[in-house]
Amino acid sequence: MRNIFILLVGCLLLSCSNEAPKRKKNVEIKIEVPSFNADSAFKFIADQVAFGPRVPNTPGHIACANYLIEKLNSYCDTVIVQEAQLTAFDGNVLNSKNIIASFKPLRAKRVMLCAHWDTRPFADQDTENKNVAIDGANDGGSGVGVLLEIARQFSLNKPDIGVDIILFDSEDYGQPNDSEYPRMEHSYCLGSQYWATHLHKSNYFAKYGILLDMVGGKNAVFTQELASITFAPQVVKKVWNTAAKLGYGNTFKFQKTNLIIDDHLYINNLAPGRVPTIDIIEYNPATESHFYEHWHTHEDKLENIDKNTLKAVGQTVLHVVYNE
Ligand code: AHN
Ligand code: ZN
Repeated sequence: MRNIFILLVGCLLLSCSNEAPKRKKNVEIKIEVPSFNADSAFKFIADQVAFGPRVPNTPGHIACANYLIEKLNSYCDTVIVQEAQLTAFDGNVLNSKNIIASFKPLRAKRVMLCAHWDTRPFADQDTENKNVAIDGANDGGSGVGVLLEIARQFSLNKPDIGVDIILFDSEDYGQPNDSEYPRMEHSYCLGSQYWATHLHKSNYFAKYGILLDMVGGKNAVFTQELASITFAPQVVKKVWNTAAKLGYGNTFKFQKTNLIIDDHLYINNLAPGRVPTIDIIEYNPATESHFYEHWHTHEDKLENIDKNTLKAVGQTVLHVVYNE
């Protein structure tokens, strides 16, 4: 009897020690992440481009704002439009709209995703028609297109955390290098500068922010930009590691590159500590500016948007948010 008892206890112990690692494995919850639809994101870019250039104070700008507000209202819980009159380097007062769309607006744990939706009034990097506004399919259109598709995915399958999607206005009305006007400091990113100094909700905080800028170029490469590394090093690591895990290691390179003046810089500098924000922006070693090859030219058009790049960026951001 005693022997049988010992045998039984022995078996139990053995089976326990055998099963323990198995159970531990099962605890690792696999999170279902939706598949980012690059065709849908591309369509959202085509919709924007169809309004013509989205230059502040033009009919295309107003029509596109209405489109973005309506789309986001259909996908999100709340949409706030922050209006501001912002003075540009040339003295023009830009009637600007920052569009802020939220999922679970009362949830304390939240992340912010952002892009600029306006487009540049000139093609100062082109050799022809320098004073004609650009389509801005990539510079303006692509970040918004990816975020609209992300919003659509969230509407079908809500992530557990709160998310704010902010579309900044008047980012790209910056002073050209050869401008005759007196030099104006901080002439780019007027919408995000306004937001950072006039938060849409007092005491707004998010765990971190991800800015998307020029995320639709063919064979685009995204490097780790200095301001992103400085203000939000953990976020850079998280995003680049996620991309590598998903097989987008050729798109997201573990290479550090120079500081870029973009919306994230003003968010980090003017609203310190509220939303440590990184910039996912193409780095092109082959161009003098190191920006997208068609940056601020008339070649920044829909035909030059690559769905593979939209997919790499959109899928990576979806993974990051659903795993938060
Ligand atoms: C400058 O052009 C100085 N900074 C990049 C910000 C930008 C312009 N992003 C898109 N267009
Ligand atoms: Zn630009």
